[in-house]
Amino acid sequence: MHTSVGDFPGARCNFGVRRPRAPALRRRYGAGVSDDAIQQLQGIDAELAARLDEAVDPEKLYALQVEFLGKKGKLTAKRALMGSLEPAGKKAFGQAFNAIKAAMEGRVAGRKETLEAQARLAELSRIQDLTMLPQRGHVGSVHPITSTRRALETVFRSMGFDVLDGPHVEAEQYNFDDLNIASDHPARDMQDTFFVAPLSGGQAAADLVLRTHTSPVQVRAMLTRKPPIRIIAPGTVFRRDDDATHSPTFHQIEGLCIDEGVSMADLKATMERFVRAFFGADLAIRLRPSYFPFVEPGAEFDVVCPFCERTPGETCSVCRGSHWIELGGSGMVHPNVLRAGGIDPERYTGWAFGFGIDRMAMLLHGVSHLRLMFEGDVRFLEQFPC
Ligand code: FA5
Repeated sequence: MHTSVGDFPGARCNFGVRRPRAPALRRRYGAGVSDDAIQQLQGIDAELAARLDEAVDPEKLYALQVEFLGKKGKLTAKRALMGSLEPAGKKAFGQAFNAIKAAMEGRVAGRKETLEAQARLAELSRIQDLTMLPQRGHVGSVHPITSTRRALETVFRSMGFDVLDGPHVEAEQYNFDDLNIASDHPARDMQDTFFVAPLSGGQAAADLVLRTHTSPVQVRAMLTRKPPIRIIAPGTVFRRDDDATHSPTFHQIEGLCIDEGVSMADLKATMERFVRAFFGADLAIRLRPSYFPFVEPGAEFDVVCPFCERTPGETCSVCRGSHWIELGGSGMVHPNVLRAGGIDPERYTGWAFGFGIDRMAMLLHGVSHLRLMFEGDVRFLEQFPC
């Protein structure tokens, strides 16, 4: 709390009001007080009052305070007048000095408050856009391949499948040998791939490849789980491919189901349920005989083109008029693969499939060129808001 100037005798005398004359001073400070000495004090107070406006910031106010009230300040210096006074006048002078000093301190404190209030106002008015709507940061979206993968996972999870992951750098044995693709088998040419160079001076890595498909996860699942096995394994794969519908890096989803008495009919029924859940319609499916060394019998899995209806009378740009869209390969797991996975083919059978996720994403979103999916062009990606 600071002292109010009005609390002290003489405190109001400097606001342009005439200073009290000697008789009034004597009445106020008592007999024996020196009129001249007190008038000097009042003069200093009046000067401070007149100069307070100079103190436009806390530093200038402090300088003013030091100039008047500091150890060597103008008012403090007047304390020496005490020595020249009669004993009777000393007490009255001391009271007057203290009262005027308190009044001056009150002026400084008052000015300080004014400055602080002004500073607060200035600070508040500086923030001019309190009501401005905040600018939203740029929000990205989920990549269409990721959203397609997640949708696939949701569907298969709901059908009782576990989701497994496998390494991108894979042992040649799991990628080819254990999948019944011998080293001299021409099927390896179909998946001509990226081999990992041996570490110089370190462990030879000649038998490591960037996996060409998600099928090696079949072997890994068999080696780590016991039937009944129901898994899917979505992930990135790599091949030496590059055209409008083939990319060197792409994504597949593997499906594997192994149990006693599993047949091709189970594969077809599961695929029908998957298609209904994933595409949201009872689209017809077909299994077209095909060859994959790791299944027997093997089949390409096609789904009827859901886009033909959009352009009746015209050749559909998605299926190019064939009315069918190939999702990938499928079939009954070859006994050699079951054996490689430590599973008795006399007791257990299983089916498997491997679909391209990117192609499904292209179908779902009507994307014409696969490369668009991998270029990271924001103008393309912005078209798929979450
Ligand atoms: C395979 O990769 C088998 N592993 C699939 C399989 C699994 C068959 C289990 C039987 C049992 P394929 O090479 O046909 O099969 O590839 C499967 C799908 O991956 C293709 O139908 C296609 O949708 C997609 N695909 C293949 N190569 C590319 C590529 N370079 N770019 C984008 N998608 C591709």
